[in-house]
Amino acid sequence: MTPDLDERAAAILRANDRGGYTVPTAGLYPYQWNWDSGLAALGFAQFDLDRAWRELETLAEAAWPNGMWPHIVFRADDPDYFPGPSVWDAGGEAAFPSSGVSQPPVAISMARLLYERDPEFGRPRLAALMPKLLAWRDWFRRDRAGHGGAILITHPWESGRDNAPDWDAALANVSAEGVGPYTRRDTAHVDPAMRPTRAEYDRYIALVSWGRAAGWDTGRIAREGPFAVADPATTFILMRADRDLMALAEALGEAEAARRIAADLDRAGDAAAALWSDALGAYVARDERTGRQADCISSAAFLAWYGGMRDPNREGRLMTTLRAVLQAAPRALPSLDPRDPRFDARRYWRGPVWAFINWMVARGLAEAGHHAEAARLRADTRALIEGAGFCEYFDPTDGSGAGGREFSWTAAVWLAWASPAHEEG
Ligand code: 9WN
Repeated sequence: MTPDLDERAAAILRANDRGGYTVPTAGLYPYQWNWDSGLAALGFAQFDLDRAWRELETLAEAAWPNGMWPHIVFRADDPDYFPGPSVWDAGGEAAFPSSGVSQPPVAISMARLLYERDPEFGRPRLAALMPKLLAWRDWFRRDRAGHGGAILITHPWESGRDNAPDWDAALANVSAEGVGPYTRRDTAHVDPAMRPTRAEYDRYIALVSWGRAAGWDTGRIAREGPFAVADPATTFILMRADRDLMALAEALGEAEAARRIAADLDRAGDAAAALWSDALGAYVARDERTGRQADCISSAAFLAWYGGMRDPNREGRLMTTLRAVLQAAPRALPSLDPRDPRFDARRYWRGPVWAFINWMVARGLAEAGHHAEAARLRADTRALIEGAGFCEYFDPTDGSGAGGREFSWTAAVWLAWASPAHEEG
């Protein structure tokens, strides 16, 4: 059965390939998305390293002159998705129209994985990408730096965890007045009960309008826009990206870049402190405008190990919290603590399990020596995919699949980690 799943996973990546870039899934998401592409590169690397590099290269082609890699690249207009290029009206000075926000920089860390699979093959590809990789991380540290150096998102879509309760309070402060009529396309593809609500979408669109009116000046949007929240996931993923990029800069002999990154990493503890909630025993989002912390335990908190956090007190408590969440979840890792009254087993980032988050969390756990918890995440991910297929996400209560099908990142994570073919690694 399993070799068959390996083949199916590779076939999904091939089928979602639009010629050098991969869509997350046909229909629901017909463009190139940023962190999805990073993960697609990881998947391709298992059987076609050249194609894996190509994925990062096509993503980088859309980078903005200010360094930002946008969260969606619009190479062609597709009526299947809303909001499309005309609504965003962004990326004018870049090679392609795009959205006007970014996404967590998973792709930077994937460059290191690709390089280390075959340094000789990867060296020229990496050298060519390096200026844009560095410019992107510099952009985060410049235009998205919040209190203590924690990394801000200026739109829920910038986090990639769109309707997480992490931003409920901050989003409630965004006015949806003046949002004209529009037609959602997502709910034509999947059950509305699995998607963000209308009230949330109105605010998502209001934030796009604000950014468009600000000419997509990304620094100004973070300073003055109606929504700016420090996100633990983006903060930890950038810390990881920085460590990986520092190693790559050293490999290429770029000593100045390595030093610049090291100086930022030295301050990582301040960012973590800004996000730590002693009451919850977890890292939580923090509203930059009000200074208030979110009141929920999301899977994002457990990316601390992936980000390299190793504070014995905090990470000790975080482990206690993780164990409680694992105990409460028939299938791990739920995107929200199942004991939270807002837990919703099938509604997007308010409960479901996401295979690629499991992979990142488990990587960090294993690196920190927490092998039992890492093994639990892997076994659960494997069972979910074996049981329901390569779905976008999964219901932690009954293991059923949800959202889009034949999904690129689920296929990639299967090939790179969840498949028994990798038992040794
Ligand atoms: C908005 C593509 C993307 C993922 C995000 C996920 C979802 C988009 C949407 O799909 O977001 O960016 O329209 O719902 O939340 O993480 O990158 O798979």
